[in-house]
Order: sequence, then C-alpha cells, then structure tokens
Amino acid sequence: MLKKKLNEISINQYDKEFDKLTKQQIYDTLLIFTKEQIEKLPKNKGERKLYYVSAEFLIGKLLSNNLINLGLYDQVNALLKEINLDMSQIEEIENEPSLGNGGLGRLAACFLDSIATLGLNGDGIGINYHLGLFKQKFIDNKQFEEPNNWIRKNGFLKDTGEKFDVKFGDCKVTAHMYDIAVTGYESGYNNLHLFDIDTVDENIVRNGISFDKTDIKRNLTLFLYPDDSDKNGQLLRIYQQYFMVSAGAQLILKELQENGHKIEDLHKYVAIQINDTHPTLIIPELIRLLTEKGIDFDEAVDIVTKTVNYTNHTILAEALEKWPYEYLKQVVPHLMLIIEKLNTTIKERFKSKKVQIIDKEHKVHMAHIAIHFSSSTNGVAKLHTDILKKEELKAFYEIYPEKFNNKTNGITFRRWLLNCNEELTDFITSLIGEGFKKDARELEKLSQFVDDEQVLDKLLEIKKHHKQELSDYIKLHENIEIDSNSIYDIQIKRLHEYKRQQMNALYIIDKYLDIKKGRLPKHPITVIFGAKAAPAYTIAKDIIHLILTLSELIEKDEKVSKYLKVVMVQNYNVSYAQKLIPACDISEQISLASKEASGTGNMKLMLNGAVTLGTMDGANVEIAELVGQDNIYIFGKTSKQVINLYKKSSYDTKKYYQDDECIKEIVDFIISDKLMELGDKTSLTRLHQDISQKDYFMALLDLRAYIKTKNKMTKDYKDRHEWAKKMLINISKAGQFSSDRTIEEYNREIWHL
Ligand code: CR1
Repeated sequence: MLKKKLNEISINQYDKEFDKLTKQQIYDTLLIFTKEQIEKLPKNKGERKLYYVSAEFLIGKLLSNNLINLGLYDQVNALLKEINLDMSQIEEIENEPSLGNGGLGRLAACFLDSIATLGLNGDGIGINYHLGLFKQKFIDNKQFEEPNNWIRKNGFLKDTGEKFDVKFGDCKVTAHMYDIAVTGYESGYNNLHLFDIDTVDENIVRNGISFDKTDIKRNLTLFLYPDDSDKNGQLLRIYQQYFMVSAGAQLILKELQENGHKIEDLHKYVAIQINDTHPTLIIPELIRLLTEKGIDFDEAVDIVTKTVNYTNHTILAEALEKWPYEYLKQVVPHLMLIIEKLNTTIKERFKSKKVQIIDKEHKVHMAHIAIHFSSSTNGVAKLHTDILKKEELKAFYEIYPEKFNNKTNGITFRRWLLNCNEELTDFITSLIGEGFKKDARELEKLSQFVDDEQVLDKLLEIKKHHKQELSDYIKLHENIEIDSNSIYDIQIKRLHEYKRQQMNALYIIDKYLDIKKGRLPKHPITVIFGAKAAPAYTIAKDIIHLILTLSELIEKDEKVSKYLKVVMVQNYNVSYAQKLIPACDISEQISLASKEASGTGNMKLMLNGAVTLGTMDGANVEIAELVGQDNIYIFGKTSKQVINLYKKSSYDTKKYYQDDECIKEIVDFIISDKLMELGDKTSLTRLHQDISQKDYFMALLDLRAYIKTKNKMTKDYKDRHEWAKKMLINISKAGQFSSDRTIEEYNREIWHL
C-alpha cells in the first residue's frame, strides 16, 4: 500500500520509481505524502477554543515527527531500510524552522503537540520570521551570527490567503497568515498560525545580521529577537509584538463570529494563553476592538480579563518587559488611551507602587498589565510559583491570591523519546508494552526491573550505542574526536550567567590543573556544551570564548586530552538536541538556585536515562523529589539562601576568590599565559574581572560543592550496574513530566475546553 502510494507520487513528480530517487527526491516525495495524509485528518473541534499566543515556537524538524504522529513512521522507515537508508539520513535534508530561541519557545512547541494529541481545540499564534534566530558560527573561538534562511518553498508552511490590516502610528501593513499543521499523536490536527508581511526584504541584511532597524516595512518579520540594546531595536520589538497580537486578535474575533457567536460572548467561547509578556498588547488591542464594536469600556475590560491568561517564565528583572511610554506612543498611539485608562483604574484601586502599570519613569510594565487584566497567572514549576507568590509578585498575590497557580512544565514524549530514541522506545515497549506511549505514567512499571541485570545491561548498551553515534556526528560536524568510553557530561541550554556555564568551565580548569599535576581523573570525561549567546550579551560571548579556548588548549595537549575533552557544538538547536540527549550520561542543571524558572532540558535528559547533576532550582526540585536522593546529585546553596544573599547584598565574590587558594588558582587560569596566548586577551580579561570582582550570578558561591559532587559522580559512574539502576529509575519517574499532564492541568484549571 505505502510503497504503491510513494511510487505513484515519485513517478508523477520525477518519472522514476521511489527506490531510484536521490535523497532529496525521497525527502520531497515523503513530504508530499505526509502532507496528503495530514489533509485527511480531522481538525480538532470543540465549543470553546484556545489560542496559544507566543513570540516563539521552537518546533524542530517536522517530517519524522509527523510520521510518528500519523502512525506511519515504522512503515516508512522499513521501506527506507530496504534501500539501505533510514529516516535520520533523509531528515538531514530538512531545514529546522528557526522560530524560537530557548525553553520558552520549545515549551510552546511541546504544548501544541499535547493539545493536538489530547484532541483539544487549540491553535498557536506567532510570527513567521524569515531569518529566524541567527545561525551560530565559531571563528577564532568566538561566536558569529548569520541569518538562518530556513524557509523552503512547498515545505510544511502553507499560505492560507487570509489577510488582516495592522495599523501602526506611522504606517499600515497587511498581515498575511501562513499555517503549519500541528498533528496529534494518533489524533486530529490543529494549526499554528504564523503572521508575515509581503514587503519584507531579506536583502537589507548585511555583514552578519545587521540591517536598518527603522525600515519597518522591510524588516518587520526578518528576525526573532532583533538586538534591542538600542532605541530602534526596542521600537522594532514593539512593532513585532503588536503586529502579532493585532492580527491574532482579529483572527480570534473573526472565528468567533463565523461560529455564530456574539463578540460580547468572547470569554464564553475563547481562552487565550499568553506565553510570557511578549503578547501582552493583545489585552488593550482586544479591548480596543470590542469597544470599536460598541461594547462599553468597562464591559470590554471585563470580557478580555476573563478571556486572557498569563504564564510567567522568569524572575530575571532584565526579562520582565518594561517599555518606555514614548515608544509605545510612537508605535501604537491608538492603544495609549486604553493603557492610560487601565493605568488610572489601577491607580484608583491600589496604593502600592509595586502594582502600578506606568511607573514614575514613564515605563509601562507589561507583566503588570498581564496580571491585572487576565484571569490566571501561572509559574512553570512549584518552586518558581512559590517565589512569584512570596517574593517577585508578592504585591500582586496579596491582591489576587485566586489568580495565582502553578503548572509545572512538561515535554512531549513523541519527540523526546519516540522520535529521538527509537532503541530505548522499543526496549521499553518490549518490557512494559505500548501503554506508556499514550499514558506516560506507565513508565513507572519499569521500576520492577531495577534488579534485573539483563535489563540494566541492555540499558547500558543502548546508551553506549547513542554515544558512539554522537561521537561520529561530532567528528563530522565539529571535527573533534571523542572517546565513546568517556563519560558524556552535557550542558545544553541558552547561554546565560545564571545558568552558570562559566562554573562548568571552571570545573574543566580544575580538572586540567589536576591532570597537569599528575592527579588523574577516575574516568575519562567529555564535557559537551551547546548554547547560543544573545548577540549583544558580551559576558555570555566571553564565556563561549573561554570554553572554546579551553577546548583548543586541551585538544592540543595529548597528555590531558586522554582524560578530558571539551566540545562546544556549533548552532545548537532542536535537531542537535535530539542527537545529544540520548547520548548523555550526566545532565548539567546547575543554575543559581531561584533563577531557573523550571528548565525542560532536565526532563528530556532524565527521560533518556541521564543522571542529573543539579542545584535545588526550578523543576530539579520536583525531579529530586520523585527519583530520591540516591538517583540524583544535588549540590549548592538553596534558593532561600540565595534570595537572602541578594536581599542583604551580602554576596562578596572577592572573599571566595581571595580567601580560597584553590579557587583563586582556577579563576586566575583564565588569564594565564597558556590561555591568553591562544585566546583573545580582552575577552578573557573581562571575564576574569567579572568573575573575581562581581560574579552577579554567584558561580564561586557553589564552585567547591560543584566540583566535589561532580567528582563523586565520575567515581560512582564506574559501578556500571549501580549507575544503570539510577538511569532506570530516572526513566521510570519521568512520566510526571509529560506535557500531556501539563496540558491536562491547564485545561482542567484554566481553559475549560
Ligand atoms: C526559563 O528560563 C523555563 C522556560 C519554559 C524560560 C526556563 O527555566 O523552562 O522558560 N524563561 O518555561 C524564559 O525564556 C523569557 O523567559
């Protein structure tokens, strides 16, 4: 059947049988086939509809994931095997959509998958960034950014022909809607609506990713997160945000009316979830549209408040958006009367300065609008929600205790187990049956095998195989040879000081110095990083430079590189993650406690049998609770202690640096002759200065505990069966972190679809 169908397409397209095609043609044939199958799916329906609005959707490659969800993957792969190919080779041809940056965007993608899988009526709303987030290149051990031209004609992106006018202060544009179908696992489909404008011009981008930030008609949908370190960059972000929500709001009202409902019943038929503060302007925009249609202002506010819900993803001040009043006035003058009125209402109702919308510096606090004028504010892990209630958003929690709730993040097991780790999926199936594919909690059944040596051996064998595959891939792409018998210690996430990649780099230096002094590690270790730094984030780039320079130094030193290797992979993205995660032994989750709202990489890695090395932060706390202390390695100061240090301004990095000889030796290695000869003196000196003088995210605070715990881990790794037990228990407890569970909670407690 399948063969016949594929032959039909290939003969039609290329006048050749399927098994005579080139890889590119095979890909294109499978693409046509998959799109046809998706067309046959029913659209998820329901009386109420959810719109998930997000600046990012980090969806990853789509072909094989769609085939899995359609239940066709095994058949297609079997066919490919007949001609000595497999899906992973064919998938190399696909461009990964570049529509996201990190956890927040990947979360949105996992959520869309679960919403579709659970058969819920819910679409995504976002922007079709032509050049996406930048593509990362390393030259001279430094990050460079290039445009990521990911869109291909006739891919999964479909032109709907739908258009909406969007008006700015100084111009008008037409939002053009493109859709990507979101398939559910053995279920119907939903849509991801991506808005774009026809006048965008990729040719205005010069040397790297610079372009004229003021030329809105030509740059509006070029990049995700254009550099906003200057005024024009900030204005452009406001243009983008308003563009997305204005088109989105019009679509929502249009669909509502097409379904025969009155606009004043919006809240009865629609739930809107805004992913962080980027889509906050949808609140005044909807109020504007409702009042334009004759609804009175207070009623419009009430309707919109009942419709919208807000998810907070961070307590970092720099990420809580505050736009200068003047900037908003320039881009969206027609919203200012509404924002002013909302501001007045709040001023009249509440004295506290902390909850005002416009502050005395004339900045508009987007999170404050989002909390006052929505029905729900949720954090993304228990600890994070607790910190929101007790610290960051305390003043709001006191006003609206009923609005605050927790929804611990989750990940879709379709992509992060079935798709990226076929071998493990098949092995689990052979042990406990298929049930876990629909109900992830069934993974608990694996715990009965914890003393079964055959099972443990097989787990180790699967891990070994993935490590070998990864080492081949890294050889090919990074030209670094790594020993698949070494421990794969992996830290993959955006580059940020709070995530403390620099602390991991200091561990590497400590190991290096040890080996030089003849103290050899218990087991060879390969430290692997994947991370992009925001283009204007200097210290983050300095940290990348340090890691790459260390990598080169060690690579050149035969004596050291037998025991220690460092790799930073280029252009870390979803596709790379799918290769790294199954191969990981040690999962690095070492953020400064209180700063990582949840983390989701931690969940993907445990699901694939990695053991976590982490602080009591974000969802690590919940992982630790589930697996128990024997199956996770926790170190470092607690969030309470850290929050206290900040409150009293009593963290003094100089004390750690000066008073601890070992720490001083490690930190000073950053500016040692050896490193300075290889690397960029300015960059290394700046980083050294920062860590030894400021260290705002307290890498030195936990450095000793970190090194000690990691050393213990590498020792424990030697007892392969004991380690495999930890792996098994981690996998068996991962069910809690299925995004199906998370979405069921959102639906039960917030959306009521
Ligand atoms: C958080 O840093 C969390 C994701 C998804 C990120 C991370 O801990 O897992 O959100 N926040 O909830 C973020 O990107 C702008 O904020």
